[in-house]
Amino acid sequence: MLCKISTWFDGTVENPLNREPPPEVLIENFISKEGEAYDRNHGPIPHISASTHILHVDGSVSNPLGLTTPYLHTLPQHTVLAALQCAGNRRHTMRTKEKEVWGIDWHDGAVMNAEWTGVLLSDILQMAKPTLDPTGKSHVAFSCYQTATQDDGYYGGSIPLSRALDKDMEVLIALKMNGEDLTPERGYPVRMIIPGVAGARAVKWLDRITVQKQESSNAYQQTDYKILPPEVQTKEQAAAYWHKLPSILETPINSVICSPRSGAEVEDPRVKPLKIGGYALPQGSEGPVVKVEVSYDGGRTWEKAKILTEGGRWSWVLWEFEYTGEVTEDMSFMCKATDKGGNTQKIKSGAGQWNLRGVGYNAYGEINGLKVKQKVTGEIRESPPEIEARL
Ligand SMILES: Nc1nc2c(c(=O)[nH]1)N[C@H]1C(S)=C(S)[C@@H](COP(=O)(O)O)O[C@H]1N2
Ligand SMILES: [Mo]
Repeated sequence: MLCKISTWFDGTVENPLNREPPPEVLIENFISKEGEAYDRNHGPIPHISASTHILHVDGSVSNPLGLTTPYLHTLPQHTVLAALQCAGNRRHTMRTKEKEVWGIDWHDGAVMNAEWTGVLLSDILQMAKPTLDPTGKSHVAFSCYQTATQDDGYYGGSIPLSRALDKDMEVLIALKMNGEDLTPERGYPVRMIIPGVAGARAVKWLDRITVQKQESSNAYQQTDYKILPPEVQTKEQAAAYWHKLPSILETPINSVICSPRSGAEVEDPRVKPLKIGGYALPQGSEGPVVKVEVSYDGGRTWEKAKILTEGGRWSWVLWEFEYTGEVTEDMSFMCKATDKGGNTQKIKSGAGQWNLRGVGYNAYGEINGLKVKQKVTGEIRESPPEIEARL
């Protein structure tokens, strides 16, 4: 029988699909729903046939592999609950609070939290037998050659070999999200999920895993997703810096307020508690988030918010705080998270201080300018009797 091997694409290299859910929708579910999760693409989305797709494992290994998707399904499966976040999440806050940056104007929704199922990368590497020193500066590169991207002929990223081999890091060759096959948007038939690590390394439509001495040579590892120093103000200046800077690996401690939004009209909190809600993410592998605090006096005093959900080391938490205090003209709130490793957010973004690409932003979450709804009084004023109505 002849089978049709055709891959078709959604979007183009010039105009790929990039979108995020509104903040209220984002925190509706602890486990993000497929249709409500953000999409981040540097090129078109390929629709691939799983029956013909082959994942190659090569480079410095003594036993190179060619793995079909059905075969991956027969191997021991591992499930991990992990957040997936773009390093550019919260870029909008960086550019509006600090200074213009260059990149997609992500608000707070370039993040999702999901149950990922697939084969542990460490199991596959055990089969392939890396020949490089796992304690040295070796890497595992992930590549997708299905399509060109905006800045390169393919998409790729890498992580240190030591992390890939560490079973505790739960690096996953994922086949499923929330118990269902990945959708084309999410990387069907197979993608990387690297808990605690920036989304850029979670290569979708994965074609090749390569054990090598150096990092991935892809543009998104070499000349993007790095934190440029503040003195770099233009793309031209950046060119001289990229090769000197480390690639982003782990994402920083973070939290934001998703509801209400800045500028919202709210009920009087002295009459009805004002519910403030958001999410918080641990730093890299130092989760879970153990504390979220809220301040309504510009960070002078803090009160503990209630953590509503707990999902372990790699998961986000959803949290809520009920405010019943004073009302001012422009009410503002801040939030900050602390994780098990003791990392706490600061008023200014830490490593992700202002940088031209607007990555790694993690200053306090903030909402401003809440207005208390004016009471509409129920009295109907009667005309004084001596004045008659004139039509
Ligand atoms: N092949 C491929 N993989 C990719 C990308 C891409 O453009 N192409 N984008 C990366 C980036 S930058 C992020 S943040 C995540 C986004 O995953 P999502 O679209 O499932 O949310 O995928 C990563 N994997
Ligand atoms: Mo990203």
